[in-house]
Amino acid sequence: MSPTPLQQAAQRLASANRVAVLTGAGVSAESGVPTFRGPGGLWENHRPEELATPGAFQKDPALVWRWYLWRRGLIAQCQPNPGHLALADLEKRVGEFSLITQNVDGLHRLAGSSDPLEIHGNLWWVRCTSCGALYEERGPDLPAPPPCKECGAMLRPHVVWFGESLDPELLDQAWRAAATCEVMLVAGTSAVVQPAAGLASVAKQAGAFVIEVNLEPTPNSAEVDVSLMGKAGEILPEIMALL
Ligand code: BJW
Ligand code: ZN
Repeated sequence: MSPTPLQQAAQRLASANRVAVLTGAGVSAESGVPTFRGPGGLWENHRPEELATPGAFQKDPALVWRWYLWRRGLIAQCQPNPGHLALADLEKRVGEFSLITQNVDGLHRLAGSSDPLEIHGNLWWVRCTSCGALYEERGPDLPAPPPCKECGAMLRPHVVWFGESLDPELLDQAWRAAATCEVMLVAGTSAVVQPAAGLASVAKQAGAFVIEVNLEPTPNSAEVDVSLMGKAGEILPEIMALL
């Protein structure tokens, strides 16, 4: 009998020495963190260019900060789910493992992943728009916008907005992980935001076996080797149970 797609995914992961994982908002959805697109998504009532661009921040920093403070309050109540835990577990079983995440919620670290490449930043970190100070700021009652504790100027969230470049060092690490892995697992991303969306193709073209986990098809689905439709918080632990 030929293996099921789930078994194929597990077999490939079990025999791989180099694995890269790319995650998106869908992996945190079962923790209660809203995704960006789709029903109930964070963009539902706002256009991205109203909130997640440097221009929007310049125009109305208080509005943008209120959105981030609302999200921080919500995420502070969230815990890693079985999907995050499965990926932390996978890291322990693979020789060379890279976890690339577009998520800014910090839940992978909380789940025990040792060094996620947070290519879109982290919303618990802030950076000064004037002196460049960069530090973790978990304060629950920040004003909008909050002042830098070094120089008093306005802080911004340490995240990557549309039109901004990703940290070149992180992007380079992510790119290299995709280009050199034997298996790439892509979970919970709509695969529409570049350059992250292109990483699956990089892996595929370099000869990797690519596995996708999502509730629905994405632009990556046509070229991946195995597409597992369902919740990341269920499918990722199911894969781990077969390893
Ligand atoms: C589940 C599930 C469950 C639900 N289980 N699954 C090339 C071509 C065209 C455009 C560009 C290009 N290169 C650059 C651009 C411009 C732009 C871009 O990509 N635009 C496109 C939208 C067209 N990219 C950029 O500007 C990037 N910068 C850059 O490339 O600099 C150089 C440059 C600039 C300008 C021009 C050219 C070059 C920066 C992108 C920064 C993205 N920032 C955000 C906000 C971060 C801060 C914050 O959080 O506030 O990052 S936008 C938002 O989207 C966030 C996410 O990380 C990102 C991706 O979203 P994700 O994770 O995929 O979430 P969703 O909601 O979209 O999807 C969830 C998925 O989960 C769905 O598929 C569900 O089905 C699934 N799901 N529950 C499994 N339980
Ligand atoms: Zn400062």
